[in-house]
Amino acid sequence: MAQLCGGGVTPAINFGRLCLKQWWKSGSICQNIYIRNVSSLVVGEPDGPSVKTSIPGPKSKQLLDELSAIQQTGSVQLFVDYDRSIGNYIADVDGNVLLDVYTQISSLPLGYNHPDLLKLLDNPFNVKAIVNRPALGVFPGSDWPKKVKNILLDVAPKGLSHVTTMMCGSCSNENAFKNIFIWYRKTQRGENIDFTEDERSSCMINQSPGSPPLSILSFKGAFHGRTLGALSTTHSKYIHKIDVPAFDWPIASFPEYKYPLEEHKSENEAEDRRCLAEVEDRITEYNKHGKNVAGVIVEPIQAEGGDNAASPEFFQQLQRICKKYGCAFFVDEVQTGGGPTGKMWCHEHFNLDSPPDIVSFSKKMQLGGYYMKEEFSPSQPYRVFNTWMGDPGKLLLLQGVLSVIKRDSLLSVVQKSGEKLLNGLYDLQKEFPALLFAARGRGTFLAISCTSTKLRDDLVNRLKQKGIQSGGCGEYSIRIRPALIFQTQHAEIFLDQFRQVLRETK
Ligand code: PSZ
Repeated sequence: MAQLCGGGVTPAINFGRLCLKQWWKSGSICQNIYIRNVSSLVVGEPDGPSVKTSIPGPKSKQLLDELSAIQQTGSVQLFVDYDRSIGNYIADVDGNVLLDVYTQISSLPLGYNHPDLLKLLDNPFNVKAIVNRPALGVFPGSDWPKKVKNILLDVAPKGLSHVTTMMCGSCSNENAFKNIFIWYRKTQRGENIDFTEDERSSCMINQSPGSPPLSILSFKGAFHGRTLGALSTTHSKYIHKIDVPAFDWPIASFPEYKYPLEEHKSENEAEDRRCLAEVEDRITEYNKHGKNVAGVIVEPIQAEGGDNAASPEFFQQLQRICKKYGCAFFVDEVQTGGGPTGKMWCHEHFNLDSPPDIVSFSKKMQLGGYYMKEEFSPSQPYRVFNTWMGDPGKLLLLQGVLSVIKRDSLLSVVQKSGEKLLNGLYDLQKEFPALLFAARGRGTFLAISCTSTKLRDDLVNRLKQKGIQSGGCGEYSIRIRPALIFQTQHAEIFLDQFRQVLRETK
């Protein structure tokens, strides 16, 4: 199987299913070494990035002018040539090709134009799934029950037997909150007791007891979406929230660890205790004021808020607190779910006593939604409902994604590339202590902090000019969110370019 790389020969090699058309030529690694582990998982990927113009280039700028006349475009970075983008590489309209470690805000599991996903549309049955978008809550297709079972439940977190499909991360969280409130009231009211007349009429004018003042506890620095309910649990940036009314719901501190973790064990354990005590205090306080805490929502790694991790013990204790106070334990895996941490679900790293009550997903899963325990499913229809309730076309894509994850052992790829990336980041922070610190994360879900926001923004921008599309998170961190097909050779390119940019930093 393994081949020697040498003599400038560039044959096409078949590694089982993988046809290596491109011969890896990076001087540093093409010296009589086995190249089996540097064959790309996606046929036709370039050897590396190539940058021809400054980014955004002239065509991107022209398109930006065009769009700015009709939309707010302050967040647009560049315009993409989706036809020419492939695997880990995003091509822009100016002919630049960038190694993408940001992947559409962490939502591309298999990179661009993965042949297995394109092939799905050769099947006319699948094309019809896209053309005929159903109102799934009313008119599901004949294949829907089996598809939900065989695709979505096949990868469900252990112990969660029910699933609701939705469109995006925000609407998944938003609707899961409703499931929690409905469940909480059912447990207060008693299983088979019907709504009172007072409840029925008061809810129509947003008053108690029909609209009860229940709450969801969330954490400082959290991001759970931008729709109105979800936004009340989002606390990452003021610009997301300002001018928009919010629920008065409890907020507790999320651990802020000192790095490197091995050197600050006892301080970080004390930090866990401080935050957990705050959670209990907030729950007690809100319960006392009649704003009972029905659920606690938490990200396994706070993503938008700055890639803040907490220990498995923190999550174990948090779940125990939820049990103690009768609150639902809701893990938001919208960004962490689908494999980037090296496991399908990040909370699998935590060795919890029992499954969470609810786990939401979107992004890499292509389809939004949430898994839950049966008791969270409302007894009456239409209580959690909307027109589309998800999209069979996206479930089809997920089916393709999951079969490639299995076939190509992508969770192992993530673990291997993640180890290489994180070790590389450790080296860089040692080499540039005045610029970088706190390399952290799981799998390829990684981040590193910069010594200022200005430096972070500058590094992300200059990385782009060197052919690396990365992104920021929190106040001063750079985040790395490659696709699951990101391999060790891609990690080397990223680390080489990052080192160059750091060397050129004054
Ligand atoms: O600025 C934004 O609106 C962004 S940038 C990244 C996200 C949102 N992430 C979305 C997200 C998430 O990371 C977690 C943990 N929970 C919920 C959401 C909301 O998902 P969407 O954006 O699909 O509504």
